[in-house]
Amino acid sequence: SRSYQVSATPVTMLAHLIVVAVAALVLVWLLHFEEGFAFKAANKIKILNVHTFLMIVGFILIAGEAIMAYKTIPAKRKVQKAGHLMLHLIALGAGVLGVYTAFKYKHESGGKDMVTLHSWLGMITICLFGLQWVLGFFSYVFPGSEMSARASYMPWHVFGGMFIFFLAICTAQTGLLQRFKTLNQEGLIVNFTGLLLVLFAIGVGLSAVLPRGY
Ligand code: ASC
Repeated sequence: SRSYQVSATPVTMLAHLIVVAVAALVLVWLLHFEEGFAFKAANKIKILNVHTFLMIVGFILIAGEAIMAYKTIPAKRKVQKAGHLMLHLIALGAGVLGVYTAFKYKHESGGKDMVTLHSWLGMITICLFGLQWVLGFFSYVFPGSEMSARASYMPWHVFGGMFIFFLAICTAQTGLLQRFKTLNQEGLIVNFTGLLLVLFAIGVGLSAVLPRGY
């Protein structure tokens, strides 16, 4: 009997479209419906908006693109690997800065740190993400393990990466819930951002596990 191979290509293309849609929704939300961005401001919501932007666009969308790099970068494997590494480093930088702005917002608005499920999930996520990057770097880049060790770590690297990415999506959902006020235009944008992030998780996960098209 005939067998069929589903390639990553269409889901990866869908995931790219979701990146554009989520980035657009988040910008419209934070710049139009909310009060925009600032690191220093009397209106502390502007600092919270920086946190939200850095986590969704800088951390989640860029990390998703990093996971898909082996399917999307039209170049030699070495270049794809460099892209995977660098995009994850950019995501990590945005994530750490995003966590910093969350603390800055809480302190300046007179709240207590680390009390919500969102903050706990987020702290776990960013720590695991940093650990995963360091383990990947030492195993696969510098100085690099011997080839047999690289191969036996690979399923753990892949599963760990997908698990941490899923945890980041869960953290975003709890963060979006905290920012939801009422189901008006803005509320719809917030909820649709959450739905699109679920679809993005599916798209990124399938892009990673499905074979590339020929
Ligand atoms: C690497 C690399 C891979 C893996 C492979 C072991 O450093 O680029 O593709 O390790 O050699 O699975």
